[in-house]
Amino acid sequence: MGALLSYFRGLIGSREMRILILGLDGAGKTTILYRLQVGEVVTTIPTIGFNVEQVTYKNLRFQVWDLGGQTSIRPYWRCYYSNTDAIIYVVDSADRDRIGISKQELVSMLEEDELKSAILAVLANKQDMEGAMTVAEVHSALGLDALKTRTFQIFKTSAIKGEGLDQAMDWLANALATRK
Ligand code: G3D
Ligand code: MG
Repeated sequence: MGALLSYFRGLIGSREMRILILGLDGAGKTTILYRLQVGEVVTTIPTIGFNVEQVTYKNLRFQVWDLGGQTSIRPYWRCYYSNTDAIIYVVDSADRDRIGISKQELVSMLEEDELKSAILAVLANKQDMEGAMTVAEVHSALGLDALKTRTFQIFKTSAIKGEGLDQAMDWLANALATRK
């Protein structure tokens, strides 16, 4: 899995690339961040009190926080939006109860002006779990059909087994390298 970084190699040395890894708590974001093995994960707690995990490797910057819950802190997220190149949106495919909330959160993120041109990779995670929604079910539950102009792709992953992440990162790095 250390090879994941090799996908981004072509992007290293150009301008700074900012990638947000977002999703509800428990979706698997932190697990994925560690799986990327790009460097030391640093957790910061901005004044308002939500955790931001960050990994930087040369000019690549990955930032992670949990969506959902407290709406009062939402405005503070904006501090992290500027110059975002890509969003990796992580879904717990086994959490049917909260897929609707996950959809709402995704929709509101995508409405943000500063995220308008960000490339989107959706990870239908926890595919190893019994009864997990299929990638088609997650696609439909998130309303991804409604996306018109955004460059996006959905992937099935199991962060715990390390499955599907290579594909997702490969696609993302390519999309970043070839975007207009
Ligand atoms: P978050 O950072 O999005 O909140 P975490 O999520 O990465 O902390 O993951 C939450 C829990 O889900 C963790 O379990 C983690 O091991 C588990 N998890 C993450 N990805 C997968 C996956 O693909 N499959 C399965 N089965 N579990 C996964 P714990 O027990 O540590 O809370
Ligand atoms: Mg986490």
